Amino acid sequence: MSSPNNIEKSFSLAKERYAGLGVDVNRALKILEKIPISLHCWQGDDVGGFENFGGTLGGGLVATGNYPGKARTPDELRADLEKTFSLIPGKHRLNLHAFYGEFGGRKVDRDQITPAHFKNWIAWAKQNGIGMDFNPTCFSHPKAADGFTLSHADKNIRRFWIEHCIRCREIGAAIGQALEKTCITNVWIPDGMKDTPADRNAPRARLAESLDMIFKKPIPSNLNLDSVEPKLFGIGSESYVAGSHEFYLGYAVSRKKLLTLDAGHYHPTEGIADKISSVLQFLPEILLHVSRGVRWDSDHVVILNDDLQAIAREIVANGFTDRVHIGLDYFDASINRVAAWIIGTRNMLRALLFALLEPTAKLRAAESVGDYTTRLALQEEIKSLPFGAVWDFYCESKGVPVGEAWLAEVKRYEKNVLSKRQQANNLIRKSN
Ligand code: RNT
Ligand code: ZN
Repeated sequence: MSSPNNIEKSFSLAKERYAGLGVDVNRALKILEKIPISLHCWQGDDVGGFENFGGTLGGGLVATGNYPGKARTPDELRADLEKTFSLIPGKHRLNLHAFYGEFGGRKVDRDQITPAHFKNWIAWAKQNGIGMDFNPTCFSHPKAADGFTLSHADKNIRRFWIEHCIRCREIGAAIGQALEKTCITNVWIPDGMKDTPADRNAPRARLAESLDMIFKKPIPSNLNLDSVEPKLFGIGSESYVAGSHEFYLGYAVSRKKLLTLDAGHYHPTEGIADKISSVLQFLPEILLHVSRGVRWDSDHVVILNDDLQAIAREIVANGFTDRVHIGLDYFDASINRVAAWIIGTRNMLRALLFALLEPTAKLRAAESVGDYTTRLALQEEIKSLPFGAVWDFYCESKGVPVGEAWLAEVKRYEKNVLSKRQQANNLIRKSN
C-alpha cells in the first residue's frame, strides 16, 4: 500500500499532467465533494423492510443469494450504514423506503404510516449530518399481490395506495423540515401484465388520475420534491407496464415533477446517459437510480464500466450537478452487503471524478471545428491519464481508506458483527 508521502507525490505529478491538458484538479475535487450520493437502504436487508406482517418480496423484485449477516432491525441497518459511510469519501444521503419504518411490534398498515414512525431515522440522519430521500412502498403487500396498485381497477385498492403515497409525501416533507435538506420522494409502482393486455389504456388513465390525487396538496419545494419512476418491463410484467417511460415523461413535464431514470429500466442495450440532456431540456431536475442490469433489470452492484462513466460524464460535462440527483438502486444478497454498498458508491464517485478530470474544453473545441480526429484521439488518451493518483489523494484527504484498504475494515466488521448475527439466526432456528 502507498505511504501518505507517495500518495502526495503521485498526486502532484498527476496534477501537472492534467494541468497540461487545461484541467484544474483542485477545482475538480472541490466540485466532487459537493455531490451527494443517495444510498439506498434496501441493499442492507435484501429489500425486506421492518413491517410486522411478514410480507414477502413482491412487485417483480428479486434479491438472490443468502450471504450471512443481513440487517434484521433498524439499529442493525443503521450500524451497517454507519460503517459504510465511514469508508466512502464525502458526505452523502440515505434513501429510505416506507416499509423501513419503526412500528414498535405493531401492525401499522401502509395507509396508516406517519412521520412518527420515522423519527429514529430522522434523528439518526440529523446526528450524522446527512440528508434523506424517501419512497412509498407499493409492493410486498397483499393489496399489491395481483400486480396492480395505483392503476388498479378496484377503486378501494387504488384509494389505499393513494393514501399511502399521500402519507409518504407528508413524511418526505417532515424529513425535509427536520433535516433542513430537501427530501425527494420517488414513486415507483410495479403495475403491469405478464401477457398481452386487451386494454393498455384504462390502467394508464387510472394511474394519471391517482397521481393527480396524490400530488394535489402543494408541499413547499424546499421540503419535498416529487419524482416518478418509469420502467419498460419487469418480472411478471413482461408485456405491459402502466407507468412506462412515455407515460411518466409526459406526466413529469405536464405536472412539473421530477423524473427518475433507472439504469436498469430500459431495453438491455439502452443506456440512460443520453436521456439526461434530452429530458433536462424540459424538466428542471431529475433523479437517477444508478443500477446495473445484467441481461435484465437484475440490480447488480454498480461497477466502473462504460455505462457508469457515460452517466457521470453527461452530468459533469454539461454542468448538471445541481439538477441531477444521484441515487443508487441495486441489491445483491450473494456478497457482503456492506461491501456491496461501498463498492457501488465508490464507483459512482470514481466515475464522477473521472468525468470532472475530462479536458472537456479541448474536446469541444475540436468538435466545434469539425476535427473529429482530435476528439477521438483525446477521448482515448484520457483513459490512461493518472486518474488513480487523484482518487487516492481524495480518499486520503477525506480520511477514508485508500484503494482496497477499506476491505480489511469490512472483513473485520464481518467477523466481529455480521457473523454474530448469523449465529443468532442459527440459535433461533435450532430452538424452534
Ligand atoms: C424497481 C425500481 C424501484 C425499486 C426500489 C426498491 O424496478 O427500480 O426503484 O428498485 O424502489
Ligand atoms: Zn429504481
